[in-house]
Amino acid sequence: MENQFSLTGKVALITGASYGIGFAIAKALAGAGAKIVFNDLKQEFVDKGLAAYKEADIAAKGYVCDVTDEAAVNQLVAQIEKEVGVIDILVNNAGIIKRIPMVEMSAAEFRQVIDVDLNAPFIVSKAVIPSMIKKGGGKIINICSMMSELGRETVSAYAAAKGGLKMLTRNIASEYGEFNIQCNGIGPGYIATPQTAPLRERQADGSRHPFDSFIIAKTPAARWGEAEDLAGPAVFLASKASDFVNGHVLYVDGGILAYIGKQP
Ligand code: NAP
Ligand code: GCO
Repeated sequence: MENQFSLTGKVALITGASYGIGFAIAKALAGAGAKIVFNDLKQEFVDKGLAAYKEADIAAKGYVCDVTDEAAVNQLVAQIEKEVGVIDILVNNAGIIKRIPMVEMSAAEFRQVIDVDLNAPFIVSKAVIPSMIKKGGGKIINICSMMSELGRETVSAYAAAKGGLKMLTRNIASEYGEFNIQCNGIGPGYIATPQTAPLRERQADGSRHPFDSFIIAKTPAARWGEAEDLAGPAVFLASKASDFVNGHVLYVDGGILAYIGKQP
């Protein structure tokens, strides 16, 4: 059974993985034996990530690449295939959020979120699938969200993107399943990372941010998730253990989607 979860000899590309959820998933995949490759927007963050991987005793390779730039992504994939090997596992993790009331959001801001959170997973998946087919199969894991299922104020672009990413996941599964490519999603709940730091900031009087208290009441586990909570689910979806799981979004949310919320 241990062999079912082994990633020894596999090459894993995790996008936007200098820190946060991407970094935690990369560490987990490395722990199961995968060779780690990651990218970030700036050399400064790639270097920061390389230092963090080194500290975790992971010999990762990092590249500067904007995942929304198709030419840059195609060049990145070609460079990885030349320097490391064909990508066996792709984790489309890079993402942004803009919390702006919809009627105050510009079309440019809306498009920017869609570009990173939905168009980029399309671009990167399209770049890696041909070599996966030639190699006999592969794994694609799209990092979805509670907002793949639910809406909330100020996150219209993000919810539209993550809802679309759920359907892109199902479509890649449908179109490439016959080539032994499994494409699944991970839907994290509310995870304590830089992206959600504004929602957890302590108030001037030292009390919890109202949204922080709200999430605690909405989560049966009564806590925010840690990026490490995603480690096991990621290894599962990257390994042989999930070879007959396709088009599924695995919600790792402490039970939020199952729960009406604690009475105030
Ligand atoms: P984060 O801390 O904001 O990290 C996002 C990463 O993506 C950063 O390394 C960022 O690079 C990179 N990135 C952004 N735009 C990029 C681009 N155009 N090209 C390359 N890299 C880019 O976010 P996180 O909380 O770890 O979230 C990671 C993923 O999980 C996102 O897709 C997010 O939507 C999703 N998610 C997060 C939560 C949560 O509660 N935190 C829950 C559900 C889903 P820079 O540092 O250079 O900007
Ligand atoms: C927000 C949060 C969420 C989380 C995550 C939940 O503003 O509501 O940022 O969107 O990031 O996506 O799954």
